[in-house]
Amino acid sequence: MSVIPSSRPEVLLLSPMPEWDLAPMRAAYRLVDPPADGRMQALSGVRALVASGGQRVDAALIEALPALELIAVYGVGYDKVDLDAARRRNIAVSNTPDVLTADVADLALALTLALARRIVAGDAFVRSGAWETGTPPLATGGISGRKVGIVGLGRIGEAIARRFAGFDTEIGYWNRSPKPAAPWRAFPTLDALAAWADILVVTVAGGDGTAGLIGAAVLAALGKDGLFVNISRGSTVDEAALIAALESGAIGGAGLDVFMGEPRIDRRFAGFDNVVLSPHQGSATLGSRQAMGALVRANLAAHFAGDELPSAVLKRRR
Ligand code: 8YV
Repeated sequence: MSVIPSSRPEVLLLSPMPEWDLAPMRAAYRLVDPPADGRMQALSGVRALVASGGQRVDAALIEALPALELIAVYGVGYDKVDLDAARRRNIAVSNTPDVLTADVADLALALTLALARRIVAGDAFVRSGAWETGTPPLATGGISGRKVGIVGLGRIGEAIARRFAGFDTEIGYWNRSPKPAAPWRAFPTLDALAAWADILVVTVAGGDGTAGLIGAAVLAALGKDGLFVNISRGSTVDEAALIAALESGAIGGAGLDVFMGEPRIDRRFAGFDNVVLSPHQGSATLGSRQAMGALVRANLAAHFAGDELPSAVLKRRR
């Protein structure tokens, strides 16, 4: 039986990672899993942890790990990491920006096209044999020539806007901070953007600052033919308002990759044929996940070597 030298830093894996990452990590670190009984006190030697984007790393967990030095997020969103608690403990935080942007943006377009052209409903129509005796319903419209509103013009929002530009669309956006260099139309309020847009795509970062950002008023402004797409976080949408808008026909449909309480979603979403559902697949391609894992490992290696982190969200005070 191989004896793991005690010099290897202990790294807690809060999220499963692919074998192509685990193999090199086992060689460099003493990997530990969360204790089945949830008692983190058993992990007093853990110096770093890996958590997926959107995974909660709260103050209680941070305080239960007295040796913790680095929180490496396997994803771009660190909205569930308590940065204040990490700062108080002088714990670094890293994430994996940029390497997943293209795939997340592609999925936003895929969800929008699938929704606008009723791809999923059409597939079911053919599979069921209904086509033999019936005509599939017309889609309200495609996306070419439509007005697309982007909620949040960060790296992913900009990548989505560039993709929509290829469909001869008009592009508008709302962003908390001005983006003077952006070549698209800025709207002063979310309601104004929603009232203008035919398609509204939410890309803002999750967290307390955007919780419930999309509520009944924004959805009503989008209107009965409006299409709603969310690839941000489930928390950015008032789901009760979204379900009510779908039930009443206040919006034309929704394409959703993220949900409150995922993977346990509100089952009412499954009852709408004008909703396309996706299991948080934005970064779920081989290329993005390999690049994300490599960046997580690069941050771990840099930390333990005493070097600058390649993608720091929060640096340690020297
Ligand atoms: C997850 C994400 O991290 O990047 C993010 O913030 O939400 C996703 O990429 C990914 O699903 C890994 O769990």
